[in-house]
Amino acid sequence: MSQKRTFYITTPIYYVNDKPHIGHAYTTVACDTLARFMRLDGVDVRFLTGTDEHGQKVEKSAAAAGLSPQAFTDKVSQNFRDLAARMKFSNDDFIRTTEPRHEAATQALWKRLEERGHIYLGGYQGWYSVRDEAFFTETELTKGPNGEKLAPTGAPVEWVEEPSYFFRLSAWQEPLLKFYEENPGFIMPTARRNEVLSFVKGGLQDLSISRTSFKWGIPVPGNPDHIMYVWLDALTNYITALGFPDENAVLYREFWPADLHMVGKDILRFHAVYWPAFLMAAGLQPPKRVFAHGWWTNEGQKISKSLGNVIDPYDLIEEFGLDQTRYFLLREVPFGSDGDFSRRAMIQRKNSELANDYGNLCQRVLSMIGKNCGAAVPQPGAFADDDAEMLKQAGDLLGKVRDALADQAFHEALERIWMVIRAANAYIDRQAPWTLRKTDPARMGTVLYVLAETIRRIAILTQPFMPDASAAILDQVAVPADARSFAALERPLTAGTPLPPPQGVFPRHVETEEAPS
Ligand code: ME8
Repeated sequence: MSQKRTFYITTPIYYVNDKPHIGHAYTTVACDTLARFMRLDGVDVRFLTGTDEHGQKVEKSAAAAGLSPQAFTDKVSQNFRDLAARMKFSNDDFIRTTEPRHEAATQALWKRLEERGHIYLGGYQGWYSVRDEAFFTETELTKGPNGEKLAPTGAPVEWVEEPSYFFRLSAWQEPLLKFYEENPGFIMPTARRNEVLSFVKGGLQDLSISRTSFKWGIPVPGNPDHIMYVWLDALTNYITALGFPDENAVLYREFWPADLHMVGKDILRFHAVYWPAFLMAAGLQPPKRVFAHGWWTNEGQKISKSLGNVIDPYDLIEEFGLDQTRYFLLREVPFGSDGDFSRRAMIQRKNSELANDYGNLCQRVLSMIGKNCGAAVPQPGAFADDDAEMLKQAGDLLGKVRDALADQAFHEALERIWMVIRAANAYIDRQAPWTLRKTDPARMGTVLYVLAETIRRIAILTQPFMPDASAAILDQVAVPADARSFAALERPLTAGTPLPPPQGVFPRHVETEEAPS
């Protein structure tokens, strides 16, 4: 067996009741960045995303669109695949829960739970929110403006009374608490972990895991009057995609348990309570980490279709650029906290951090080299203290970015990189190579070499965040395609290598029309 480290990362599988929006793009950008980072770091990565296609919510949306559920899900699921292509997501697989491989895996998991005595037939009476696809107890409900009952998420609820299979979740309270205690990094960030702990400590009720009042789902083995609860169906996708129920499947053996399920805070309970309970009950290993990130609002307002303020990722990419959008999403908000999208903030970051800090650094250095060093990597002389310090800061960067990303602190990883970019801008101002050009051309060569080498290191590290712009910068310092991994960070630029004419990579944002207020 190979000794190579492996990393299995997943996004939630998105409901196909509507087209993708900024929230979906956000989670997948975060996963894509980590997947790219790990690959560059020599890790064997499996990155999964996909669509959640069953359940009452999707069935209702299909009916509203006048399509059969299958035709409807085929159409909407394609939108998510198109977005993945547009945003250059590097997922290794795209799972749809309507695929035969998934039905087989989900039924196999059900049978295992049943054989082990974790499932019984009973009757469900209680409140159900179709929007959340979740059951709620009377005490969890809140009241709307007209006194109507609402789920804690604000979604309407309906009274459900039907025969149902149950999973003995109540038996998993103690094993789950023990598991959380033994695996303190299982739920991140810590504040979210505490919420889950207090929920589980409050006591767990058995979970209704089948429905009879509609048809759009996977039939319960042996009793097709019932279809499986959409969350049991959906969560299973993470092992379906590795070949479950064949536990000897190569992917399953290499990649399960998952290293990281990335989710929004809205669906943490399903991933951090129900999912490990299902897996442990089936005799399978729970994942290593669930990270629940925060929630985006738009100019301070909740994003919702009824408010008409849904942010379309295509519009952002069109107006601001793909790499700029990816950068903004991961830089604007400490990962894990809630964040607000504003045009002002987007334009500010695009112009000051990308165009001014990073873009100008590259442009200044590369055009000076182009004009004064024969359009080739300059020959350095002996390094002065200031040069060595600059190179050391760039050299220390990988460790710092790696540490930040081990905690999914994307904003911190980018801040570390920007500290070096700012240091390089300060170094160029201090060394003033434009003056050295006349007074000491050899020294100018050394300074420009140090800067080109710093740019090379920075661009290698920005690849996971901004793949296109980073590739363009690496092209401009003539780094060959096979010298762009982190292992190749230690292969410095060779003096005399010809460089192509420099080209701006991060354009400034210019308002073409009155910005909407
Ligand atoms: O919950 N801010 O699918 P879903 C940040 N099918 N992230 C957001 C967001 C926002 N405003 N809106 C959505 C489901 N998201 C289930 C998952 S997994 C086995 C099944 C992101 O289409 C965030 O990741 O409602 C959230 O958890 C997810 O989209 C919900 O997507």
